Amino acid sequence: SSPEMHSQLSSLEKAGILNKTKVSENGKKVRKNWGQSWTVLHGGVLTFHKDPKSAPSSNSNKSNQILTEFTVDLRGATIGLAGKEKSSKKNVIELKSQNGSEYLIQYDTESIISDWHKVIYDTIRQLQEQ
Ligand code: I3S
Repeated sequence: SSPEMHSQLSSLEKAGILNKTKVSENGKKVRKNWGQSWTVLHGGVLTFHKDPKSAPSSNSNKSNQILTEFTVDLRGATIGLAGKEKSSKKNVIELKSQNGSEYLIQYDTESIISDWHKVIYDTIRQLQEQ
């Protein structure tokens, strides 16, 4: 990949709080477990961090650490708005990775979801050109 492609991808960065759940793994449906995540897009990879509130409180040393919950390689991924059959929540995006994992991403504020949709979509397209 050319240096121009690299610089275009490195401009596709974003971070913020989203609600998310995994819905399938390796093509197999898994039970939803909605939770808030500090979410970071960097280098064509989307990382969902664990909600610190869900960390074991007994482990006070580690409870302030930001731990990864899932990473999604956006190369070969697809994104779309989720239909009503996927969730009763509003503003839901579905994201499918090339390796057969599927996630729902949601936030009540529509502009937040449309900004994430755009940057993830642009990243997927950028990765296809490399
Ligand atoms: O697609 P589902 O199974 O209706 O998803 C709901 C469930 O995951 C539910 O938890 P239980 O597995 O304990 O029933 C969650 O509380 C709901 O939030 C899920 O549906 P939504 O429509 O919120 O994605």
